[in-house]
Amino acid sequence: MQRTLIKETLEKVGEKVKLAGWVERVRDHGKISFFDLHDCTGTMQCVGENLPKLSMLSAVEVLGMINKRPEKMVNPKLETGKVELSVESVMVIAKAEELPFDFGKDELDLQLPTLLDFRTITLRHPKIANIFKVQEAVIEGFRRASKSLGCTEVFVPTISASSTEGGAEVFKVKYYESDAFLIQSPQLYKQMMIPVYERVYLVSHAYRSEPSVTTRHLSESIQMDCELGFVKFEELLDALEFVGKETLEYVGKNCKSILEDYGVPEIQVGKTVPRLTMREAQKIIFDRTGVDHTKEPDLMPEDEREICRWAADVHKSDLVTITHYPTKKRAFYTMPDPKDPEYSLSYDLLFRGVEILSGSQRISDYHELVKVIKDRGMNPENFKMYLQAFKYGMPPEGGFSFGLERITMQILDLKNIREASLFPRDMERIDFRLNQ
Ligand code: AMO
Repeated sequence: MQRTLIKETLEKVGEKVKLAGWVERVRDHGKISFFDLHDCTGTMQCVGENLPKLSMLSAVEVLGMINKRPEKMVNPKLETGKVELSVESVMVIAKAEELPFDFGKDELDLQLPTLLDFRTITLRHPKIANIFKVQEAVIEGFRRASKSLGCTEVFVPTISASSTEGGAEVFKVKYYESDAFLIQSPQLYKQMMIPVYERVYLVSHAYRSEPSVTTRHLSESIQMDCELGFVKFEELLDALEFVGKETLEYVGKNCKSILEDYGVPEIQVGKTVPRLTMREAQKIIFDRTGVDHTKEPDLMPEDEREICRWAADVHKSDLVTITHYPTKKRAFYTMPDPKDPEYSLSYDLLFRGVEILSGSQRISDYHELVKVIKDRGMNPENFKMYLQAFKYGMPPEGGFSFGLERITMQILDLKNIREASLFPRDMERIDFRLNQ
């Protein structure tokens, strides 16, 4: 008999079928037992008499009849909640060993280290698996929005001859007889693609040897980037807000039931995203809280939270764009503001209290770039391929980058970014804790 997918059973009431999937939630009521079976299309309640003992998460094949459930037993939460499978026989294809914790609840009640130490099991919990359905929708929303801006998708290397974002947070790797670096961001390559396609987007892994453990930083993360040629600063702000809003709206529309299940508020993106310079934001924070960070060279995490509260209160917006960070605090390729070079034509997008994006107008003049690289104590020789692109018709350009795990974390109100990464890497962990 051919396998039927669970979703297809809705049209097969009264028919005998063979289903295949994994066992969840076994309930024994004397002679009668129930279990849920799930495959890639849905979940089916199975019921039968004198069934063999089934362990949670075993892979099985089940033969039986699709019946309508009695009215009182209908489960409105399930797409297949009106039917059930009357089991005739079960064949265990791959038995699951006894699980190290209780898996049968609506929510896994585990500490983060356990959640990660048993990742291949915990990812199979429906609530956790749904985090990555949301993540898939984030990428899809981003792709659609970027395409509609006329960007071409490109795929760039993650091994590089130079480090992009400066600072010490770079992983050096042995590369045959030489040294190389893992990219801290796809920055240099996306810029090199401007003269090729004018507008590009990409989804790339990025690596940072973050020296501390925080709830918002990973050593390996996924960035979603756009880079656009022939643009002015305001056009870049329009573009990033467009992509940000479209992405979030796409998730809101396509992940409704997951967001409800997580009990998170609906995403609020108004017509326009409020825009402030960093100094204006600090002033507002000072006026609202009395905390004076107006001389600080950056927004601190608590400032980001407070300015997002302001955006929600005053503009009913979950997003706020902050511009003009100090030039010294940004990467070398950032263009200083010609009107006040101490500050730069840079921006961050904050979403519900956390930075989910940053970017800038770039320095697109070859000689200026060489000078900045030298001024920052770096060797232009290490940027030879990058600089080559600037010698032959690089237009004014700029772009931005979203952190995929950050957005996912913020949409679902997860407490730690590690929950938004399938197999998170940090200072203390590659799959398992490093010092074990
Ligand atoms: P930035 O360093 O701000 O900018 O990174 C862009 C976005 O990526 C996310 N992000 C991270 N997420 C998890 N763990 C990390 N360690 C981490 N670091 C960054 C954040 C951040 O907003 N090249 C520039 C972008 C540009 O100018 O286009 C860059 O990488 O959400």
